[in-house]
Order: sequence, then structure tokens, then C-alpha cells
Amino acid sequence: MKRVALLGMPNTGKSTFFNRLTGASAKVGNWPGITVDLLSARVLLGSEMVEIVDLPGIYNLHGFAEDERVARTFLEENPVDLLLVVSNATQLDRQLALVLQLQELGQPMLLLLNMSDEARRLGIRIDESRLAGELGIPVVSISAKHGMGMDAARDAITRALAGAHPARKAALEQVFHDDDALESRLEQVFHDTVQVPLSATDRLTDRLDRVLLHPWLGLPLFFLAMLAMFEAVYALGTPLQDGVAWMLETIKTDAVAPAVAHWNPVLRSFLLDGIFDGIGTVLSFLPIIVLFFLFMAIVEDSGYMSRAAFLMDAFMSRLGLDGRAFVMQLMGFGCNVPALMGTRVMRSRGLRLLTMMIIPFSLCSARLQVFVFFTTAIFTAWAAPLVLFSLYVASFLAAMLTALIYRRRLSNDEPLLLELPPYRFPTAKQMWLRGWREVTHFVREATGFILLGVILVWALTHSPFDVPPASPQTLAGQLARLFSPVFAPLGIDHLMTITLLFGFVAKEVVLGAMAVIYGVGQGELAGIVHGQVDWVQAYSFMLFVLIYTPCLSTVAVLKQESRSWRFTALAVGWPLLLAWLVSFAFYQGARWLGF
Ligand SMILES: Nc1nc2c(ncn2[C@@H]2O[C@H](COP(=O)(O)OP(=O)(O)OP(=O)(O)O)[C@@H](O)[C@H]2O)c(=O)[nH]1
Ligand SMILES: [Mg+2]
Repeated sequence: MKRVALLGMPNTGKSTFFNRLTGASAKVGNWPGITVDLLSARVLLGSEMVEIVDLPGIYNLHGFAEDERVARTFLEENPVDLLLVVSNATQLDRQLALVLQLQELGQPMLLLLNMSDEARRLGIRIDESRLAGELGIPVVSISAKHGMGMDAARDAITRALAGAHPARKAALEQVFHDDDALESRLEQVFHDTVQVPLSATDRLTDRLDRVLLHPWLGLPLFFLAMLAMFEAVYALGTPLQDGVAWMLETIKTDAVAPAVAHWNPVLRSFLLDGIFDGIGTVLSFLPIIVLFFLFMAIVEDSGYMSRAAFLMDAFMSRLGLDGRAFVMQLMGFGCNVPALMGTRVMRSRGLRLLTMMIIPFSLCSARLQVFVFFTTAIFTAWAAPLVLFSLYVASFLAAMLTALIYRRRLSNDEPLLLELPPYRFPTAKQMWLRGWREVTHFVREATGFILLGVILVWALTHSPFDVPPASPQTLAGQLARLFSPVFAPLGIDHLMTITLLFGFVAKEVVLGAMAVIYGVGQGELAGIVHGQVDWVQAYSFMLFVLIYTPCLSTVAVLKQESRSWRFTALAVGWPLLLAWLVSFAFYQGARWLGF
């Protein structure tokens, strides 16, 4: 099968093009360094199946950040039939350098001038055929986001592949380093083929930036925007969630329960209190999670992330980090795993490890479920969103403290060059893709280890079967007693201790485990929890959930990315200790104050 590699500078729309060409749903975002790993998909072009590989963006062929290494290694180790170079048509003055460098490889190549919609709006005119002539390769203008020029691009790829070159691996060390020659050729080509009007600036972006990057309005506005986003997720999400919970409850009482009424009691309990309540409770949070990711998609695609990095850079530098670390923390709000992998764009190992230390404190969507549940169950309607926001603040404080403690051991010597892309808005299709990705991801997890966790919790809390479920005589009860000296000083009772043990695997399991322990669905669970724990205990529990190890997947990624067991042990052990200390201080302090 023929193979086509997508190459180009970061943030030029490679993944957007990849998605449009192959129907895949690779993550896209207005931030250089969204793709940090290879992704491949097959597509029928002409009468042939072709493999398309989406690679991380590279600035040049000599880059040595981890994500650039991924792209280079791929080219060196895999024969490729066609290099498909994606450039941003509004920045050809800079982007042509990579095109010229790639030509040195001597492989068949095709240039896609992407973002032609933006180029047209800015009045930039490119003489495609002359450019093709000067470079000696086919050139096609497209807009991957809006779909313009896709047919022409498809035809050009098919035609280029039809030329009977056998695929070759690239020999990157052959690429010459004569930057002056390259520079003068670049100027020549650019001068001959591109016309830029005198004022080729994006007026909307300029106007927005005057406010959003304002020296002292910028940061407050950013935090207001974040607060507004969480309020919106909460305000829109909780009614939807109640709806789903109600629906599941109805299905349970009206359909499933009668159907299994005559089953053996152990089996019936396993099905109703174990699987149905456990998975159902987790499922009822799906609307909130999807909403949250839709908002994140807007934030990520708007280009506001780069502004956040810019605004926070000075502050983060004091912590031994830089503005990008802040953006990765923000990405971590969705899920810590891609955020950890996103650190591949950092070249300094110290900076990268320090950033990897702080990302697991980001309050990810799985933890959001637990907190939405507790805040709604325990606090009043007006206090709940504020309590939730306080947890986001706590998440930053834990990260800051960690950075301050470890910044000397993991020091950063990499200067940050930040590019501010124009503001963009995701299309309905991009948002739909994003929402769909999250739903399928969630369902995959729910049918995998969440189900397993729920079954295990059911088994532990229901055996032996002749004692009351979840009582101290059950296996789970005994396990919890073992840990009670650790958790009792935090105000965390033995049933909640069990959920924490399972929460180590994944935070989605926490609520599922609770539903199983109490043998009820999400609707009733809130009432029960409200009767059993007061707000001080609940907040102490939430602080612990916030700070300790997010899930096994993050542990695996910490190991994979750091390639060091010592670092992984530190990145797991330190948050455990910190979680205990913070919950202890909060709980004992609040009790001492008489709450
Ligand atoms: N206006 C416009 N925006 C586009 C076009 N193609 C992509 N974008 C936007 O450009 C941004 C970057 O797109 P990606 O597909 O993530 O870029 P990438 O090249 O894969 O980036 P990395 O993986 O970080 O190297 C996103 O905000 C896209 O929505 C286009 O044709 N026109
Ligand atoms: Mg990409």
C-alpha cells in the first residue's frame, strides 16, 4: 500500500486536512503542538487504498524537541511515497523555508497552501502555477477547515502517486545546512510568487488583542472567562444530568427490575445494584462531560490558549516554568493524559519533567464528575458553583506549590518563543467531532475498566452474602478498616475510603463505587450522601480526590514519557503525601474552628 506523510510547521492545519481527507477525528486546535504522535488512516484515492500519516508539526529538519523527533524518526524509518507538505498560506515568508529544506530530501512532494480562506481575506495573492514552476512540484490551494480545494487536492495526490517512484526512506543527515543559500532562494521564490498588501493584518484579532492582552485587564478577563465557562457548564449540565438520571431510574424500576424479579437474589443484586447502578451513575454525568469538552473545543480552537500562555508567562517563569506549562495545565482540565503528552514540545528536560509534575493536579473531567456530584448534594444551589471554582483554585495552588518545591531540581534553560495565531472559531462540524470523540472515549472506558471496577466493588461489598452489604463484616469493610488509621484523621469514613482505593484506577469509578456501596442509583445517592457526611467531610474528601493520583493511565504515561522509574515514583508519591497533608490540615482546622 502506498504511503503519504503529512508534514509542515505546527498549527498549519495538517490534522484538519487529515480528518477531512480520511474521515478520522484527530484532535485539532489553534495551538502549535496539538499533534505529538503519529496517527494514520487509510483512504481510497482513485482506485487505490492509500495510507495517510498525520505527523507532529516541525519547524525545520534539525529540531530536537520530542515531537519533532517523532516526525523525523518516522521519515527515517519508513518508506514514504509522497511528502504532502501543508503550509499556512498567510505566512509563506516563513513557511517556505521548511518546504525548501524538505525538497533537499529528493522525495516526491506536493505542496498544499492551506488557510487560503484567511489569505484571501487578508488580500494575499499567491501565483500558484508560478510557485509550482519555481519549486518544481505541484501546488494546490485549499482550505481544510471549510473544504475548499479538496477535490483538486485529492486529484493532485492521486496523480503524484501514479508516478512510479518506489517508496524510499528519508536520509535526513544529507540535508544541507547552508542557511544563507536557503534564505536567498526563499526570498527569491517569495518575491516572485506572493503579493502581500501593505496592511495584511487581521483587524478583528488586533482589536480583540488590544483588550484581551491588555497589561492589567488581560489576566482578570481570562479568569472571568474561565469562571463563566464553568458556570455555564454547570448551569446547562446539571438539568441535563438530572434528566438522564431520571430516565435511567425509570428504566430500572419499570423495565429491568420487573424483568429480573424472579432471578436468584445474588444475581439480581449483581445486575441491579452492581452493574446498573454503577454504570448508570457514571453515565448520568455524560452530558456535563460532553458540554465541558465542547466549551474546551471553543477555547482551544479560538487561539485564546496562546494568549493565556502569553499572559501567564512572566508568572510561570517565577515558578521555573513557562507560559506553555500553563496551557498544558488548562488542557489537563479535559484529561491529563494528552496534556502530559503535549509536553513533548518542550526541549529542556528539566522544564518538561517539572511540567509533568504539575499536570496531574489539573482538575480533569473525571474528577469534575465527583465534584459536581458532591457540591450539588451537599451545598446550596448558589454556593455549589463557587465551591467548584474553589477546587479549580486549589488545583492551581497545589501545582504552584509543587513547582516551587521542585524547580531547583528540575531547572529550565529553554527560552520561550511564542507565536500568537489569529483568533478562529471552530465550525459546527469540528465541535461535533470533538463531542463525538469524547462520547466514544467515555463509552470505551465505561465498558472497560469502569465496568470491571464496579463489578469488583460489588463483589467486595457483597461478600459474604449473608451479612448486610458494605457493612464492616464484608471484605470491603475489612479492607477499609485496614486503612482507617490513615483516613479517619481526614474525616473520611470507611465506605468513602473504599471509593478512594478504587479511585486510584480511575476517578470515574468513584461515583460508580458509591452507588454500588449504597445500592442505589444516582438520584437517591445524593440524598443518602447528604444525610451521611457534612460539608467539612465532603470538602476534605474532594480535596483528597483532587490532589492524589488521577488514574492509572496517567501513571503509565508519566513512565512512558519520562522513561524513568524514579521520576514516576516521585510523581505518584508526592501527590499522595500532599493530598493527605492538605485534607488533614483542612479537616482538623475546620473542626478546630468549630464547623
Ligand atoms: N481559517 C482556517 N483555519 C484552519 C484551516 N485549517 C485548519 N485551520 C485551523 O488551524 C488550527 C490548527 O489546525 P490543526 O489541524 O490542529 O493544525 P496542525 O497542523 O495539525 O497542528 P499541530 O498538530 O499542532 O502541528 C485550528 O484552529 C484549525 O481549525 C483553514 O483552512 N482555514
Ligand atoms: Mg495536528
